[in-house]
Amino acid sequence: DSSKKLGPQINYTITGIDAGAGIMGGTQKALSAYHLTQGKWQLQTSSTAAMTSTLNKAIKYKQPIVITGWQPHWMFTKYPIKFLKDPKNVFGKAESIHSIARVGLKKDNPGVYRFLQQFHWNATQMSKIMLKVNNGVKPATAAKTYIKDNPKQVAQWLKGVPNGHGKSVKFTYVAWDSEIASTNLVKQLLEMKGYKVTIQPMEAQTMWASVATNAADASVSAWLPTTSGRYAKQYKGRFVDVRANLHGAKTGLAVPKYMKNINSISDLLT
Ligand code: PBE
Repeated sequence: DSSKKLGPQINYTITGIDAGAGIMGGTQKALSAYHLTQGKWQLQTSSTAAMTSTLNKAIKYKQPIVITGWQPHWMFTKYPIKFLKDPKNVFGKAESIHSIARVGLKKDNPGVYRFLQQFHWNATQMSKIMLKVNNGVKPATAAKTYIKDNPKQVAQWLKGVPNGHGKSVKFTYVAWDSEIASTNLVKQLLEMKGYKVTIQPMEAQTMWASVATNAADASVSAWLPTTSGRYAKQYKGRFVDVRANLHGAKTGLAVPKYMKNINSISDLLT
């Protein structure tokens, strides 16, 4: 019922994900920037899986819900949801996913470094792997299918990359759906070139720390400048920001499209 106030209907609760996620910090900032804490609003910590399952239920019964949302993610393909406008720009304007490397990788492993300089794609392309994985296909299999289907792009990514002859390279990532897709693709690509690739999922903080301390060689899962901005600051000078591998990423708050009166974060107060 759109004539009723939203807050009381959902207990003034925004359904969030894991505490370590940048989007959770952003949401806390939004709560104060839009004076929502005074209006009793709170952010519930859970996990991506718990959040999407709560979203799934709400949509099934056409109930109101406010979630922490981001793109690229299959939630925007699978569910009719929309981002809330963020006139105060708390979640930042343009967000990209960057490839970062340990200082020294360029010297020690120029082939992998060259690949990282060449690897970039877009959200539509990433979604091809992400959606398959969401439907139960193994990440490695989905990545192999992508490689088979996109020979031209693969040739560009691998152009001039020398054979690794069994040389080891270790990637670290956070097990977000987007990064499961990109990291598994990168593994398959470099293995085609004869590298021995390890990929290791970690918490965001640990992922950054491992690149900064040379425990890992690289990661293609750095959301910048806002989402993981605090880690980039913390480890400044101790990692190399190789390039953005995907532009047009976005984080924010999202609601189902049937919540017609709620279009901006500031609408949560009304
Ligand atoms: N995410 C997905 C991450 C970045 C990628 C939005 C959950 C975060 O908030 O840190």
